[in-house]
Amino acid sequence: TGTAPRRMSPAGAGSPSQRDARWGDTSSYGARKKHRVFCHLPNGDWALCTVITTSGDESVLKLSEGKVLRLKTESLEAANPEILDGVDDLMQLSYLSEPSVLYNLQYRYSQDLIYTKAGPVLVAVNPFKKVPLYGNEYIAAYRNKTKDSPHVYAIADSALREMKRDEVNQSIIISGESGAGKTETAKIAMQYLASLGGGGGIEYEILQTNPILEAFGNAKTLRNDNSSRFGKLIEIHFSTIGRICGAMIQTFGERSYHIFYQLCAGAPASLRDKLSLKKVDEYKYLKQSCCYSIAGVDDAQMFRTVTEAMNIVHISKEDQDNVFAMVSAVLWLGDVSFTVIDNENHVEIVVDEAAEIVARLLGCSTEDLNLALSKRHMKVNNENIVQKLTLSQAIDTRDALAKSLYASLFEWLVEQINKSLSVGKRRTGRSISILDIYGFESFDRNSFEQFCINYANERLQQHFNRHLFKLEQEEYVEDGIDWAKVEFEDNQNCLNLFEKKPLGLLSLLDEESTFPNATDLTFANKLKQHLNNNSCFRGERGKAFAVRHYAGEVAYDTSGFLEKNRDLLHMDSIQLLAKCKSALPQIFASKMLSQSDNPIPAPYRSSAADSQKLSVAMKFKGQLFQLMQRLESTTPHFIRCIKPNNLQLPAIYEQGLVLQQLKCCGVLEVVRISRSGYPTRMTHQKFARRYGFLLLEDVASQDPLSVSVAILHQFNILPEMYQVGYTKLFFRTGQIGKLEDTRNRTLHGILRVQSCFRGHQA
Ligand code: AOV
Ligand code: MG
Repeated sequence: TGTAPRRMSPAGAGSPSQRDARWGDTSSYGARKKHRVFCHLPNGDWALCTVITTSGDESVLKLSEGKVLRLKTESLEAANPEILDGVDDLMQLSYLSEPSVLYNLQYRYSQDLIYTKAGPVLVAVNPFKKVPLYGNEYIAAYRNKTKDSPHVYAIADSALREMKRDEVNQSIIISGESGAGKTETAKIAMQYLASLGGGGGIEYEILQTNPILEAFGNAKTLRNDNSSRFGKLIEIHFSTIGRICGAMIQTFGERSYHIFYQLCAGAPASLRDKLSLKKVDEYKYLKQSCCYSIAGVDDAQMFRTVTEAMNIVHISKEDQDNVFAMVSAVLWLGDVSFTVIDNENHVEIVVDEAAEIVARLLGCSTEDLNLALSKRHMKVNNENIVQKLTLSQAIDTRDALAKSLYASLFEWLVEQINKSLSVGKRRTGRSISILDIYGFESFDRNSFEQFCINYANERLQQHFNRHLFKLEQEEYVEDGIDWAKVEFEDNQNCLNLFEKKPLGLLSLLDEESTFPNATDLTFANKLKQHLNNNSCFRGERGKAFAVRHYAGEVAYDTSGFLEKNRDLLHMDSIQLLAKCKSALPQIFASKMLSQSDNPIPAPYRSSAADSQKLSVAMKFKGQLFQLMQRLESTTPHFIRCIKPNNLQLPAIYEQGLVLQQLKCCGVLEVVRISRSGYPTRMTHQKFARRYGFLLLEDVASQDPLSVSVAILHQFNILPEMYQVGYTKLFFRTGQIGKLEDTRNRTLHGILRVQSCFRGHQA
């Protein structure tokens, strides 16, 4: 198609003038006397300073607090003129270098201006405190367009307008690392959309899904007290008159649980008795973390908020009780213990309080429970055999049952919410989807989870690049600019590394997962054997391999890959649930059984002999493809959330941390893409007004276009540095800075002459 990105040549290649255009020519231009430049401090941060003198290849610099430094001139980066401090769109910066971008965001952040545009992308820096930017007055101001500073409201508003104007579905794609503010941002966007209807009815119901999903799907982690353990897409549907008429939520991935703590802290006495609840610190599953409360959070109060929200989305009292019975069963399952019955370490469950309560809550006998947790039925050569489980196998089986019970419960809850919000016949086909998904992750040690997450981000990144490319192209074509001179990077290579069949990371992982004797090491070796000549892949020593992602290289440790990719839940556990008399376990079991012969296309189906279950990676890929398909048909709006510090504290801006996220979120990539094009644009009128007086000849009578061209000639702006469009001038990076400088010097000169003149007169 016409929008397919082309590969760009390596940065810095090409003619010297092109290099200047990309990076700004610091040595000959930036380091002049009195100029503002950025220098590297010993701690690695960039600091803004002023050049005092330059001699040889060294410069003497003054920092803002008065300190004087001597540094190599070539290590300096040009800074933007003061008039550009704190601009609300990074694209307005004449120099788009890393320090310029970092400085601009920091400048704004220190004034609680947490939102900044990077071209079409909204960057949101987490304030970790209440900022006075939200509420009805702000919503009204963005709706009436009396405010147009960057904001989530502005993004939600454009989505709404474009949906109506173009009759095309929209999406708001929010990404960023854990704790960066994605979920809060998603809620702020929902708040804006919901305010349309005046706050009653279905809008209110949609907002009330948040406390429920967060109770069952969020947990406290090291990085975020309220970390979402799942990705979600909420599709909000609109009627023909533009009112919300329903919504649908789709979730992805693993999940975990505030609700355990809330239930134990907030359940009324009758429910406590019915579910045999203990205190949180008495459950083995909850004891592992040793963390029973979160600063500033009242679990008991949250429990009431959640049950109230469940009422609002029409989950009946009876269903609510069933839900909490399952939560209690999961907690008690962790306390089910085993005794060894022979010298081969085979086990049976201990029939104690825990086993009895689990059996009662699920609606089965303790004997059924024992059977499912201590034995495994298998078919070998068409013969049914029963294998006794060892202690560690039994513990794994128990934990897998608890996990899948909880996962099924979460899925079921989302289904109920979707039924309640169902669009039904009111559907017009127009919608705005909000995606709150985990961002790119790169740790010291990266495992299967990061592998899946980063693969998903690689797909989203492609979506992002293609969209940006299209937008840029449209603007150039509209203004009659020679489009061929703009180049873009594509990440198709990396996606191929993951998806190619049969020799891609995912296929090889699935193949290896089905071999009984395979280990993480044989898997790693297989990757190295088949993928070593892919430029995005690098084999590392032992069980490790590295992938060159768009956001940087990540080394993965294959330990546990095979285990995590095979779905652990065994047929015996599913059959146990099918036998249970309580309402929910039966529903879960039939769902699990129907999923084993999933209607997902054959190529995604694993050929595992034991069960027809899809591997985790293939399920993930299937969900991702569905997601991408839905997003493809929408006009996307991107929000990139940035976490300025790891302490979850306000007013701390760590440059290194922010920089790394700007890279991972693709913000620097946007900046780079535009750097390879013509990022600075100015209408002929504005350009002629601003710089016309610098011309030697009198041009007052000429049209703006001729004036513009005359200015470009007089100041020897090289032809490859700009393009003249029908309505606008398009400049490569750094060019406006030079003109701005000349303008300032001339203005200063005029002022000096004027003041001299006045001095003489006095
Ligand atoms: P996440 O969704 O990106 O992490 P959250 O949206 O949960 O991150 O934000 C983390 C915390 O940052 C919140 O609990 C708030 O305290 C604070 N915060 C974020 N945005 C704002 C804002 N606009 N105003 C005030 N405080 C804010 V994770 O779900 O862990 O990836 O898996
Ligand atoms: Mg979240």
